[in-house]
Amino acid sequence: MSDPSKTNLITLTRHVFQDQVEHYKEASGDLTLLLTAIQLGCKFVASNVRKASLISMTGLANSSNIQGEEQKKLDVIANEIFVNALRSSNKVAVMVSEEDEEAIFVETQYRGKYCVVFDPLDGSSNIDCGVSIGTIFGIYKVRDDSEGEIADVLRPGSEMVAAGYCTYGSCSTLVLTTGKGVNGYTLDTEIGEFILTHPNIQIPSRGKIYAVNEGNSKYWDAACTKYFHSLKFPVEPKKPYSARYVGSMVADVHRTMLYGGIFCYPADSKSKNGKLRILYECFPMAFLVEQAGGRATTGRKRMLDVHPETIHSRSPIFLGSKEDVEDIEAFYRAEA
Ligand code: AHM
Ligand code: MG
Repeated sequence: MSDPSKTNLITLTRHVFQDQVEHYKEASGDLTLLLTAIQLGCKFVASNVRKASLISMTGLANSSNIQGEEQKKLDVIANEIFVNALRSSNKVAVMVSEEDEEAIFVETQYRGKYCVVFDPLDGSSNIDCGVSIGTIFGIYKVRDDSEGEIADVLRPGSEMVAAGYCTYGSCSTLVLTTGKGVNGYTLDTEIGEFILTHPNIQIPSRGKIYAVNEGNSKYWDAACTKYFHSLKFPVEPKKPYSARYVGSMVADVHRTMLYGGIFCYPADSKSKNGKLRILYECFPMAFLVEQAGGRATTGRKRMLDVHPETIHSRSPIFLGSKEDVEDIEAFYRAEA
């Protein structure tokens, strides 16, 4: 709850609008309005997540997504919430959702100049036990002279104009960049607004925590095997790193943003391109991490320079504190 003695709250909408006016003199306010639709989606999903077990929405729906994974009812609902909020914002031309095989092209009469790529409810294996899950989104502007086509989203992440995620855990925090740093806003459920709580997030240049699915060790390449070994058995006087792995990218990345360290989902002999999707998982997180002073790589290339071949393409990813990510890059260079 917001402090009742504070009557001049900085809401997300107010903050973004001020920022747009300051930095982009020609700003039309359209991005602010689009972000209002995204906030509505996040609030609506947060409310559904909180009520999920009460109103029996957990459990399997009778459908699976294109990756062949079982889809939970909450995934379906979260997807519908975002598609509806974005379509009716009149600011979107193209949508790409993890839950939809094809991109969605908004009807001409509702079409705007932005493209939104999103994972409406990431970390779905954690839903039934109440562990943090989240929404991830990235925003492109349609290219000049385009009415909105697939080429508007099959672009490097460096061309995104905004990206963010929202956590659904003990509280809901929306972390956002519009290319001028990173800010976090926590949902005050009583007044229904995201309030600025984490201004100008900066990732520590080195951390003490690594996050990876250690159960995949058997399948790792030599660079990963040697890197993670170096974290656990460092040369004195260095101390071993702590391991933390929620298995929800939003929760693991949020901790990395605030405490530092490294989050990894490598490629391995079982998953040749890694697991995480470039457009709506890797790019938004890489954009946020770089804007917070950190670094994000595939191991061999800057994450944001990757050119996705398809809307659901995957990539290995390592992101977090600058020096920690530089270490894994050095291990990959040594194995080249
Ligand atoms: P999802 O989109 O099906 O929820 O999968 C993505 C999730 C990420 O949140 C998380 O980082 C990763 O999958 C965990 O995968 P694993 O269980 O293989 O460690
Ligand atoms: Mg996902």
